[in-house]
Amino acid sequence: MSKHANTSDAQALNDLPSRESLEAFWMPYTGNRYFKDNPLIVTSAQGCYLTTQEGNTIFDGLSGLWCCGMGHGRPEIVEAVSKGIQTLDFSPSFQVGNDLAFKAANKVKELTPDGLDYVFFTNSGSDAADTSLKMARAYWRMKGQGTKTLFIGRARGYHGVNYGGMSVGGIGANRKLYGQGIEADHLPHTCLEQNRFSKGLPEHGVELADRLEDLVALHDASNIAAVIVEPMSGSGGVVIPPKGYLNKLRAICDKHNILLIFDEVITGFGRTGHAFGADAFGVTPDIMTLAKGLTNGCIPMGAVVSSSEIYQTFMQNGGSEYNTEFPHGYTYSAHPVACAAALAAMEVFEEQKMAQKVAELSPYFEQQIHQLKGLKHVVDIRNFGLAGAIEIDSFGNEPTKRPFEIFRRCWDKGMFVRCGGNTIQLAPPFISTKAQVDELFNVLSDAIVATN
Ligand code: PXG
Repeated sequence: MSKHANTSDAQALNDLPSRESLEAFWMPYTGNRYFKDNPLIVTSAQGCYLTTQEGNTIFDGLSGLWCCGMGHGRPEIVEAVSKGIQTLDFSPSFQVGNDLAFKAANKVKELTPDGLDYVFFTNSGSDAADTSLKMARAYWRMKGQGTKTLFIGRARGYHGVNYGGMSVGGIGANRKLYGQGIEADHLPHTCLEQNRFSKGLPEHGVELADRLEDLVALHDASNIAAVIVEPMSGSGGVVIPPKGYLNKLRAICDKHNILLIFDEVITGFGRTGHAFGADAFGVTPDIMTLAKGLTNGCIPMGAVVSSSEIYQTFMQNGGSEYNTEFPHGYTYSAHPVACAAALAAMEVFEEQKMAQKVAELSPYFEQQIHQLKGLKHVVDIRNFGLAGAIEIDSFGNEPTKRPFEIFRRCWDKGMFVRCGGNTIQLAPPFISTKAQVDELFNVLSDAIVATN
């Protein structure tokens, strides 16, 4: 049953914002002109649902922006944040530490795979990506190999919006307006024609990891600092690694003494049915970046988790003991309220066995998403854990037009799905029921069919 209640209550309508009042906010990753003529405004959220200004309830089929997997308004996190802000609203983050920062770092260390032991806090996933790149370059310089500066990313990869992350990213639209980035080359993506409509890990494409050998031959390992990939990409259209692909990347990096960075901003904290993508795919990177699920989305926060080898290299080469070994950090690194949120979120994640919930629901999600095969416009379906994408045939030379229309149609029927490039992306909350998964696909398939 749809939770969508069209309550056109007179009071709510009176409160609707005027066109003029929407003007000042320059919205991120949004078509501002269309939005301001056709606004979608959320005023509260609880569990799996968002509530709009008009009083309609919308199922959150993307867990916010992949960040609120455990559901909105978790009381344990709300309480920790309320208490945290009353106790310590801010404390200097340089040369002074707050107690929650150490606790949060220990918890991240405990949850992440063995070998990833040192935690640097950032404000977001974008900051985490750029921090990881600076860490990698500085590491090689401290090892006396300062020529190792080039990064290898991947086509369709997304590592946030800062200059480093943009440069290693592989989504053309996010790069073309911004001029020179930092030195980076790219591996091909792994979305192959033969893998269309694969369930879970695709069979074909492991050999695409060998393209890293070609890039090493081209640039020489003495110039390459790190390879950065999302174990499974989200915003690039849910691109799932072919069987054996990440193991092969790991082996090639080891062979040539190149660091491997996993951007786990989306795959971290349960989305794959395992705690991290590294666990799901059985490959441990040298550096892992995190954000989103770290606080279940309620307070902005990211983290970079490094191997002991990297941290110890900085310590050994840091000069006098009082020197800053890594001249990098944000005013809000390890913000005490963010740490309170992260600690509470990680406790809920563990105690409520969130990764297991995902593992239990994902076979049903897989079965239902693949029921959309055969609908008009649907040219591919990809899924892993509680993440999925439906690739939509281009409308002439406008590949993003139909996904945008489908997103809007779904919203009108009480369902939030994400349109990204030529795909519809789904990442329902871990606490969703089978009935909610059914409703998601019922609304989505009607919206696809209704689109020209
Ligand atoms: N890395 C990855 C893998 C991401 O998915 C970032 C870095 C950047 O994080 P911040 O916190 O700086 O936004 C992300 C962010 C989408 C969507 O619809 C995904 C993201 C952001 C906005 C939209 O898929 N991911």
